[in-house]
Amino acid sequence: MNHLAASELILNEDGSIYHLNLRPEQIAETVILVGDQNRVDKITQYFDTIEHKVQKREFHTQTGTYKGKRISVLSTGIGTDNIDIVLNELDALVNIDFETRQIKEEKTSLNIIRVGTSGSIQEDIPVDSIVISNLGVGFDTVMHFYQSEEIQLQDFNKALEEHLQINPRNSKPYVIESDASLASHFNSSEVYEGFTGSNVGFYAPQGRVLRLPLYDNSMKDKINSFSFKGKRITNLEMETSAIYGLSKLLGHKALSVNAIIANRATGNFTKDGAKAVDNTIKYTLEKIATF
Ligand code: R1P
Repeated sequence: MNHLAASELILNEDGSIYHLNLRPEQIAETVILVGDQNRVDKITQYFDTIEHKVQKREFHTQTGTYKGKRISVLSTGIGTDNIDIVLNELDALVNIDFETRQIKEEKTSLNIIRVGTSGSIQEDIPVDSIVISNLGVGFDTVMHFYQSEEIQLQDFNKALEEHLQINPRNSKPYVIESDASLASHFNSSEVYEGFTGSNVGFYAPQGRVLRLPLYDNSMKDKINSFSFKGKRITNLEMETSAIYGLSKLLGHKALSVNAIIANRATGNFTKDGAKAVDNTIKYTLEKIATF
């Protein structure tokens, strides 16, 4: 079996994985991912116990228990490029033997739940609501570097390509589903069912104009008006696509739960972002406790 070289599977001197700074025993099988490193404490304040805390760069992790269930909370920072690091290193922690540097025969499947913030692009999905992403669409390139055609919903890809008429120099949007069992457990009358777009930036990539003109002024409207098989794109953020794609390829279950803090259709921004995030955290923790 392949032995992974020191340059490919990079371990720190204490045996932890390079960026996350975690050793295999320090990570739970249920992992909450957040963008903001300060959101980690906002979640673990509700924990019964905390057994481990570590931070390197933007990757802040705490592992503990909530209602007896072992959970790790980890911040990814912003963007799908960071998700490439986080998902590969999380998977290595459970599915690669760090002593022998070989892939384990028996695989472990993690439950990976993002608790994020996001902007709604539909008028009827208001600020301070919660969106559970049954589908994700990536406007980023991460999954195009992996053999991932089989996990992409090709009919959705094609419909999007035709509708958006995206600049051919940009990467092609790719659509991937969340884990069906997590999605059905998390959906309820309290939340909105979502189809979440992940963009490579916050300003032009999401159609925001401050001083610089956009390459395509109509892109935001085209994303907003896309509809296929009864599904419309509900909200935009910057991580879900790669979380869904890498989780599916690596055999993990993933779901994205977003607090809607802006509505791009009405121009509204939440008056209490901390409360919107806290509601989303409480909702997610209760769902995890009963999964
Ligand atoms: C942009 O402000 C950041 O906020 C959103 C976006 O996805 C991006 O990461 O999510 P988080 O609040 O989880 O970071």
